[in-house]
Amino acid sequence: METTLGLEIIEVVEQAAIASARWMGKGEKDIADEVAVEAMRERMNKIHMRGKIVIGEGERDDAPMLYIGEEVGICTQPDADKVCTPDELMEIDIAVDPCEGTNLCAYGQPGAMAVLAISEKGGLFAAPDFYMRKLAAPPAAKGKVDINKTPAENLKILAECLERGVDELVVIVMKRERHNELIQEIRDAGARVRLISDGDVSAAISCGFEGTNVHALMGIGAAPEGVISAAAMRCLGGHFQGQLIYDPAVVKTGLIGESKEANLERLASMGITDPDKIYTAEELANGKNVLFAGCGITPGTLMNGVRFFNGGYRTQSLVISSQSKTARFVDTVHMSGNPKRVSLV
Ligand code: VTB
Repeated sequence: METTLGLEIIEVVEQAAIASARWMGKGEKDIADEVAVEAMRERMNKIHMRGKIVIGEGERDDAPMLYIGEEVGICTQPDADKVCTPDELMEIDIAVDPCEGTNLCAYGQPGAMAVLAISEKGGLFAAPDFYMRKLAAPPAAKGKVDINKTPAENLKILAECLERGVDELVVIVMKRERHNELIQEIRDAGARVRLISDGDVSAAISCGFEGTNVHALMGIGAAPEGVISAAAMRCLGGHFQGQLIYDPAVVKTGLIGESKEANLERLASMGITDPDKIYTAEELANGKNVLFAGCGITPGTLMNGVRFFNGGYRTQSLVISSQSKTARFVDTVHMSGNPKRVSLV
């Protein structure tokens, strides 16, 4: 799966990021998202692959592009067997978020990214459009911290695993009313909190890398993005746990269906028999091979954002592969016009 796909997939996230970055700071989050979706889909459809969107922009009725179930890639065409190799004809599942952190992009804030995850058919959990309680931590703490433990307990374990004091830990939490108690508990335990307005995918993945000064992500964000974060953490060997949240009263902001009861019914109809199950990274991204790709839209902890110059632009992407066990940072200069000199700034 990886060899050629890994390279082409970089262009998919790059194109989405570039399209979205043109709308950075314009206060138009829906447009920033739409153009990313369009660019991502257009580039994906030029790849020799047989892909199916399992996490996307929504169900067919409310999303015209990259909707759940949409087939993408040259090898989904009727004459595919004539133009595609047997390898390319293997079905793959794709989870996308062409503009993760639309508000961040619209208001020129750090941390917006174009992201996706790929695995063979059935290799990614098709999460409903609910919320998810998340815990992400570095590889050293994998399987040692636990979402069922209190923040204080987890911070103590994390400190031991990283051989540092609790006061030397930084936890990212999204600034939401639902997290007020959690934030207080983390502070009371002695750790420091970095509050972000949006973009918990970047926050989760940052836990996997030393040098980001991010040691854990705690709190409730969207479930589909939780699967993409889990895919990246699975590839990195980091810790990720997620639990679906189906009760609107817990979330406080945002809509997740009409009622708790209706949401529970929806989960049951999807075959989720234990709605409170805690999923690990390996369960959310359980494929044999998993690939994560992201490209910075605005500057972030992991990657720089898109920079435009006269005659071109420059992007930075990250591709993490479970197969080759690589986290590849890719810096690309795109020459769209006739630059006087190709900028390396
Ligand atoms: C947002 C967004 C995150 O979850 O917070 C969203 O910024 C859900 O939370 O990056 P709200 O509805 O409370 O805003 C994410 O999209 C991803 O988990």
